[in-house]
Amino acid sequence: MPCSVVLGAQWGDEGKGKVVDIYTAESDVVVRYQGGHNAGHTVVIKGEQYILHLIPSGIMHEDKVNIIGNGVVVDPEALIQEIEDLKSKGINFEGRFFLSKRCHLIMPYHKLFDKHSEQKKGSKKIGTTGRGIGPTYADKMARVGIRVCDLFDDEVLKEKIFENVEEVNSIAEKIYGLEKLDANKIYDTYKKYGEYLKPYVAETSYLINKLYDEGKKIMMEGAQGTLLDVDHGTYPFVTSSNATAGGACTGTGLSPVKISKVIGVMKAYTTRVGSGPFPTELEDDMGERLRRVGGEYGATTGRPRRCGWLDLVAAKYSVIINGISYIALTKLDVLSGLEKIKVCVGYKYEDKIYDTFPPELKILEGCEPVYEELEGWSEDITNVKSYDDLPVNAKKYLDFIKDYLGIEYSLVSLGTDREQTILVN
Ligand code: 2SA
Ligand code: MG
Repeated sequence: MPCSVVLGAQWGDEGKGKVVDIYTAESDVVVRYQGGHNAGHTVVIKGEQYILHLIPSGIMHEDKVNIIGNGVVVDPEALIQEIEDLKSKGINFEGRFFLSKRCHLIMPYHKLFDKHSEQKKGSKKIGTTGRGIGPTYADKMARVGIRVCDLFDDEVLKEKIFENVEEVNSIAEKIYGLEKLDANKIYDTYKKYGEYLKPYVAETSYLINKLYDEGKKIMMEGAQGTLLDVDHGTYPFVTSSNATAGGACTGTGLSPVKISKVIGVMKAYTTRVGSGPFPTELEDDMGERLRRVGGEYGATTGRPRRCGWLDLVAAKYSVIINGISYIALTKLDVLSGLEKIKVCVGYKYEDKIYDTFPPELKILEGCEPVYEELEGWSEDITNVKSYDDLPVNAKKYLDFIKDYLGIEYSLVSLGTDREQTILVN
């Protein structure tokens, strides 16, 4: 298995951190390809919990190489903080952590714009993480972004920062009522960041292809999820990057013909943080129960996640556009103790029933989910070690999902610990 992609099949927080951590054992290289420190990947190792935001989860395993690919937007302050935190826990970075020279940098004005544009939108806000992600990708596309490689050319860095800050200052006061930014100060700070990060900086597009050619096993670690993808998600309630499988190519420089497997991580129910349509959302006691039992709070911002039943219309869409080979189903244990479990198999809007995921927000927001109701199970399944030992109704639930999606499971997760996993394929 030379190169696999592990990505979120829903709205993020599917439990990718744990799944990536399991597959890291059989990989040599772990790569992040999109997003930034808006991600929060929770990994529990020997009972201790780590939350990684920017650094690939492979860093927790001594012998793995870790790469931040060109598609990631990097806040150097946050990255340095994360490196320092992990170093203080005894994790070694030398020779095994690489940052692409082509990554775009999150600048102080991006963070300000993110927060202020959200405030301005009021009830129409996206519910971003406030990390400056959207404005940074916007500058990248507008061709005025500043990249990691610019940190090492004083002239270029100065020119770009001064040009951008001048532009920002000319509008910031008018639009957002903000104080003027000091370009000199930003330049000095970013130059220092560059000095700190220099040992890790590399031409990762060449590096990743070289590692591939040497036969190393590569795993691409997606952040957020398919339905938050800027092209395929619930636009405009999305993040600003390609969280889908295609992003793994554009965000690293590895050709699509080299990707051999896509694992879609899917929660046994659905959650979403931030605003936007969510057809199966439960705003009742059941939603509250899922949040409480599932511990559904944002790993980056601590925000309570919206919770609802599993949406197979959305999941099938995700399987199709990512070419998902296997599902890694997580948090099945959270459903234990429920008498009945519902799964959505269609959306009813006006007189029509949709079995495909519509681009129109109006339909997603106004539709009634069409549910199938399945019998629950009461047993504690957190220590079950094989599929055969699961309660019969848990197996029926798994089979229903598998049959609907038409693909097999790679694993089923029954708790946060690595041990609490049934490996299927
Ligand atoms: P942004 O900040 O511009 O990327 O926000 C745009 C939308 O994308 C959503 N988003 C996320 N959804 C789930 N999990 C994310 N990461 C953190 C985590 C979230 C947290 O892993 O728990 O801690 O709050 C993530 N990052 C972005 C966001 O909610 C907006 O809907
Ligand atoms: Mg998360």
